[in-house]
Formats: sequence, C-alpha cells, structure tokens
Amino acid sequence: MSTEVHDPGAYDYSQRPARLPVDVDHSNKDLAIPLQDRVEMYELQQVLRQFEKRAYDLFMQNLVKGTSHLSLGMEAVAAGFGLALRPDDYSFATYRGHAHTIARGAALGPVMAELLGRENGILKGKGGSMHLTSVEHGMMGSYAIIGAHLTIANGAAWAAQLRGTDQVAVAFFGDGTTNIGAFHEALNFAAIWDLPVVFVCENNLYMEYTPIDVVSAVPNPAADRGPAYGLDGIVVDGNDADAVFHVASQAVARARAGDGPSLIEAVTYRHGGHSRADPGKYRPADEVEAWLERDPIPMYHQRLLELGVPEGDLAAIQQSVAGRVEDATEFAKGGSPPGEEHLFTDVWAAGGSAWRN
Ligand SMILES: Cc1ncc(C[n+]2csc(CCOP(=O)(O)OP(=O)(O)O)c2C)c(N)n1
Ligand SMILES: [Mg+2]
Repeated sequence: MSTEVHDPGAYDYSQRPARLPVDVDHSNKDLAIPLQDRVEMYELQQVLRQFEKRAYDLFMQNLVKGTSHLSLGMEAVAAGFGLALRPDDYSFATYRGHAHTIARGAALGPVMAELLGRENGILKGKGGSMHLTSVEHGMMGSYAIIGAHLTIANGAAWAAQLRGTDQVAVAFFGDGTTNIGAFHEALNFAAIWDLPVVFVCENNLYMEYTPIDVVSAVPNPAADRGPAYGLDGIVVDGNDADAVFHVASQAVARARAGDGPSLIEAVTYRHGGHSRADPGKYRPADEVEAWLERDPIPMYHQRLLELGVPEGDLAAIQQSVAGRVEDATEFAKGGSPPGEEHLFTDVWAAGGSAWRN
C-alpha cells in the first residue's frame, strides 16, 4: 500500500492552465433589442459597477459591518435579467446579491445604508450585505446557504401558478451550487410541476477558492445537468448584456406562458476575490488578465458606439451615475445605527412574538 501523501503543489491552482473567456460574439449586436433598452442596460451596468467599487472603498475604511461579496465583472448578468423581468416578478439571490437587488429597482441610498448597518437601510441595518431583500421590488432575499433558495424560488413560482398570476420567479446561484443536492431537487421538482421559474447559474469558474472544474464531472456544471431533468442546457456569455437579455427574455416568456422552467448557465468571472478578505491569489495570473480584458462594460460601451450612440451621451450617463453613487454614500453615512427599539421588530411575519405565548 502506498503511503505517498498527495502532492500539496497539486492544490496550487494558480499554476494551472488558464481558463480563458470566449471571444465576443459580434453578431449579438444584431439581436432585435431596442436601442433604448441597450442604453438602459449600459446605465444599469454603470450603476452596479460604480456602486460596488464604492462599497469596496467603504469596506477599506472599515465602515461596512461583516463581510461582503462583490460581483464586479459580473454585472451583465444582473443587468440583462433586470431588464427582462416585470416589476411583479420575483428574484432570489445568494449572498452575492447587491447587483440583483439594485437591478430590480431598490434605491441606491438605502442599499448602501444597509451595507453600513444603518437605520436608514432597506432592512433598517439589521440584514447587511449578505441578506439584502426588497419585497416591494420583487427581490425576495439573498441567501447564504448554498442551494437553499432554489427550492424557495420554486415555492414562489408554485404560488404564482396556483394563483394564476403569470408571475415568474428567478433564482441566481453560483457554479458551486450545482454540486449541492438542493440544486438537483429543485430542478426535478420544477420540471415535474412545470413551475414558472428560471434557474440562472452565474458560473464565475470558482466556488470560493476552488476551481469548479476540478470538482465537477462535466465541463458545464449547470447546463450539462439540465437534460437529466428534461431541460435544455443553455450556456450564454455572461459578460455580454445583450446575450443575457436575449436568453433571459426567452426563458421568462416561456415560464409566463405556462411552459415550465429553464436553466441558464451564464459564464462570467469576478474581478476580485470571493469575499472582502480574499486577494484571489489562487487564480492563474494570465487568466485574471484575460478576463479583465473581457470586462463587460467597456465591451458594451464599444458596442453602443458602433450602434450610433454618441460618446457624449455615454459619458453623461457615467457622470450622472457617479453623482447618484456619491449621494447614496452621503445618505448612508448620515444614518445612525439601529436603536434598541428595533431589536424585536420584523422578527416574525405576524409582526410580534405574542403568538408563541
Ligand atoms: C450549504 C453550504 N455549504 C457551504 C457553504 C460555504 N460557502 C460559502 S460561499 C461558497 C462557495 C459557493 O460558490 P458558488 O456557488 O460558485 O458561488 P460564488 O461565490 O462563486 O458566487 C461556499 C462553499 C455555504 N454557505 N452553504
Ligand atoms: Mg462561483
């Protein structure tokens, strides 16, 4: 019997061959997407980018309580879906949920205040970065337990189906989630009951510090599993808002029409580490560099120029977004920490704990 210990070098993932992005599909320029919608997606991506860059700065100043997970580099997914959804549809996200909350229309000031744990935050400062929720915007929560919210999204979709409202539920999750039992249970359940739900895997190639491909039996961890549940294996360039919007609109229309669930794998990359404390050094340097070059925002900027949007218009959008992020920061900093009177509020759905007695 061999007593050989596994080579620790085998776990230095930074030395692996880079997993490179696909080239831009220039034909996406010709998708039938109204220019106004594209400009809106540009603006939304700017908002998400500038908001999270500011959130990062505030972390560095120790103003954000707890940890946080940014989706810098992954904005095109939230933007494409944000535009494809109707205001009364439902979104469910992971702890990496800032972008999905803002993309549904939650105001920047109260979201920023929530990150700072202030009373003027969307959850009165009691939820923080990992638990952003805005029911009034159909953002039904950010969940830290991997896979849990896919089954909850099924519940929302099932409720909509029973009520006959034609609302759609969308669950965003990471690549790592596809190796969790709840992912498989949720897909099967949604498929047999034709639930109006769209499962969206944001495949950023890493689950915390482990490359997804070293722990998955198939190359596309979400899409390749779809056929096991009777679903098409849809893979989309998650760095191209037009491509995402296109598949999102199709999947949402399918769900709304009563034709059942879809599974979409959006391939993308996070610019930074998994969470606040992570410098992301386990990634090959040439891989990080190649993905930074495939940044969704400059690519989209270039596309809009080619479609005839004047550079000045895009610059004006960037500038007005910068002003909004500045205002949101001031609003957040101006809030106070939640007072003791909030300790037992919003804890139970019925508004209090009296029912227990
Ligand atoms: C059930 C469960 N197991 C483990 C964890 C610890 N954990 C937190 S984030 C994470 C990685 C998830 O990776 P992925 O699904 O790819 O999402 P990403 O962070 O890349 O967006 C893990 C394993 C958890 N939160 N929940
Ligand atoms: Mg991941």
